[in-house]
Amino acid sequence: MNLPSRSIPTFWAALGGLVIISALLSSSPANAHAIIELNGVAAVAGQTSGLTLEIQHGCLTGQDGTTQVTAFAGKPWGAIKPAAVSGWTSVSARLANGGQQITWTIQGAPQPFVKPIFFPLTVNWPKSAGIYSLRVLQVCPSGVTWWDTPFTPATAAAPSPPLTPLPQVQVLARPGSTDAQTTDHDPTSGAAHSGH
Ligand SMILES: [Cu+2]
Repeated sequence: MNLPSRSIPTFWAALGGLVIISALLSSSPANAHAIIELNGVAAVAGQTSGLTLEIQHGCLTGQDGTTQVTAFAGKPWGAIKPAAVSGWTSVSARLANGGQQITWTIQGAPQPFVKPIFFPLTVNWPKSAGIYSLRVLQVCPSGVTWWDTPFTPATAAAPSPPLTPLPQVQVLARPGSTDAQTTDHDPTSGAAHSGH
């Protein structure tokens, strides 16, 4: 290829960007994006244990760093308490729909794009076993990413797994309980995805 010399740095910068994007897109949902980790302790209906919300990279639109993260829990969730995270402040609020939200805001410069963020939470789990979700809004100087796309089979227009999957957690029945499983259908946001 015969590139004018002054365009070579731009070419390599663009190529580098493509490599980063390709790496992100080819990652499995289990080790990319916004995810919930239970750290070896099962979530049991009506009981209290830990959850870590992990935001594994910055916003994909501008390839820039995170400044704020908000997690939205539906009405079935019991109390959620954020632990202190160095460099971040957190605010919890009850929502009119009976749910709750926790917002973390960075105190200094944005979290670098490639550096994951870990938000530990203590959760009083929903009273019924089932699958529950945390809708997550990630804010960066370039824009926002909503992590709220349900897992569905691929269609002509949409891949599976989705590019901005909804973080979900399996809550188990208490031992000896005859509770039927329920599924938490959080209302999806009307906001546009910034997408991968
Ligand atoms: Cu991702």
